[in-house]
Amino acid sequence: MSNYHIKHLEEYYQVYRKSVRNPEAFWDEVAEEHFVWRKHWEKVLSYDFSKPDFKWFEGAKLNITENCIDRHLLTKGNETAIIFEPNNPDEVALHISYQELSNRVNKMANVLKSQGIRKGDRVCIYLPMIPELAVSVLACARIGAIHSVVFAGFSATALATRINDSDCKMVITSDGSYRGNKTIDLKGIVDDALRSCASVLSVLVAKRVHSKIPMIDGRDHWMQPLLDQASAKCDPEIMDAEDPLFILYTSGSTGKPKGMVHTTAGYMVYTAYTFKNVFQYKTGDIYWCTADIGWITGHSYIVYGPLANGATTVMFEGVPSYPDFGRFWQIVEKHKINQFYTAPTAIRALAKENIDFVNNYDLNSLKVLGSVGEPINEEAWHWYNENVGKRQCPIVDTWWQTETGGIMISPIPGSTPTIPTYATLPLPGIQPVLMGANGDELYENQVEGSLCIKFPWPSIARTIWGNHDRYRETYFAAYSGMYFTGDGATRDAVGNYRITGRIDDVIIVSGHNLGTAPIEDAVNEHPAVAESAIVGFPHDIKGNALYGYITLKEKGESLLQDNLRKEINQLIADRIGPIAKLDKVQFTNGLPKTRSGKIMRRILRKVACNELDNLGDTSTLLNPECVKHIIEGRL
Ligand code: 7RM
Repeated sequence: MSNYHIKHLEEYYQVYRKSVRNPEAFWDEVAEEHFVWRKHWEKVLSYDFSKPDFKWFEGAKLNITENCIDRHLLTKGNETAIIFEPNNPDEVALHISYQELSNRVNKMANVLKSQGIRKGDRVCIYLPMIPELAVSVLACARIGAIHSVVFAGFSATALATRINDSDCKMVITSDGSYRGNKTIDLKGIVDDALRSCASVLSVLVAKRVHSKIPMIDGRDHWMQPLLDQASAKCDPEIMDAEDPLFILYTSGSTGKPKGMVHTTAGYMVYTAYTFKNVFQYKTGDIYWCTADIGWITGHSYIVYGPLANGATTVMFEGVPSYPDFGRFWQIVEKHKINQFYTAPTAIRALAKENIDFVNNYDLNSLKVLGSVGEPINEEAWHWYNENVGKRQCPIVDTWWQTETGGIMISPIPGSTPTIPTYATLPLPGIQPVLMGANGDELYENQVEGSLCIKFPWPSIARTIWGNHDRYRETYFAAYSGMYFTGDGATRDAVGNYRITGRIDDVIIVSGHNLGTAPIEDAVNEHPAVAESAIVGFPHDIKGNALYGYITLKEKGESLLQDNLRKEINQLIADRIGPIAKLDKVQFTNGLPKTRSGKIMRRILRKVACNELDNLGDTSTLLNPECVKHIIEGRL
């Protein structure tokens, strides 16, 4: 039996039990067998939840790029590491071999050095989904610089906040980016941001759109000429297991974004392990995650996890709707994708469109479908299963967070069962618990509570950059001796977890705790409904009542809206119970989304509660214009 690759149910339970009985021995074995180390660790784990402090593989020395690149060169130097699929389908895709990736990363690493970047320095990467993005990330890791990737859809203000929080010395960007039929002036945004960033000494600029842009003498450098001069050999910086690998900002419900810090060895071991098992990746498979590398999903499951396994990973520059809504499926056919990983928001958007966009393409290569980012509602799950997977592909509903570094709860295809709307069972090494209202652990099954993890795992974020107190207060103060996720969940009779949404989205109606996910699930079952978001608002008798924001698949059904309201409430009464019926239903043409596709219920809650002067930060929204519309139409 191998711990590393689980192939059937019995093996899952065996490995899981072993991982819980003796976590150190379990991770010791995984780390020993599947990675290259410059020096072995002295201790697998030491931890203290109260500080909090976590150390994995202490004493070990390594470089993550040796594991993601160098060690594959002998056996698969000519095999494809990264397939770059451009925004425009008429532009040729690039197949970057492991050897080519090695050359590019080493050259870039030498360029960083020549610009004065040293181990421990922070480098902000603000790039579109082009090969230079993955290469820059890996080049930082090669020389021990800490990368801070900022999603290239963020504004100048958001970028500046993130650059300043960690005092980045350099920004890597491009002359522009393509997204659908739009061209975005990225360098202009960087120039704006840098007006208020004193720490940045240099800017590297990749050419993508070949626009004429101003370059500031002494600060800005075109990337290509520097790469052309650089040597393709750069010895990896030998890092301690616990040296920071990267910072990634995630927005909290209040205050400035939190710079989550991930370290080297534990992150590498855990992302590689989970990639292998959750996607059941086999040699020769082509794997595609549609996320942007600006999010944790892209870090862990486009770059590090796949490359640590010597996989072929696809980077897609574009959007699902360009040139039409068949783009994802056209790419699946073109590259014969075997594992496909996307978000519920994308699935719902595509499910609204004509089914021919899916049926026009041959999706036979698909073996595993993944979902991440939000609870996947039942309708979307079935649509995905039937139309994309043709009922032949297990759906891995993967629950995890920026803070967890890797997938925590998910089916393992071929081993554990899938259940619509359930993330199902914890992966080996993960010990989830549900905590009740009085702060006690709920040991029984068929319960609902706040989701915590009661034992450390290798890729847990180690701190918030510059603010360890906030780290402790946010994640370790609510329940002593465990990590608090901020999510609510239920556990069924046999131990499967269903994530019901953020705890702050739980609404107490007449003393009943209602998670938003199951209600939205029922609403979305109505054939006319595209998407929905449920929030609470104060009510004299019930304490709180429910307010539903609903987008419809087709516009202009205003005459029918009263009927629709009744039908939707009937569905809720059937699926959940009359207690969960909506007091108010507002039909809207859009829901506010974060740039990573999560519905921002915080804003909707404020509108429902009529707290309009204090909507909080809406600057990072994907579609800020819909907020105005929602305010105007409020009930
Ligand atoms: C990977 C990622 C984390 C939050 C998390 C949840 C929600 C993510 C699922 C999910 C239900 C899922 N990182 N979430 N995956 N909820 N089912 N499969 O998204 O830091 O950006 O967000 O996302 O609320 O706490 S994240």
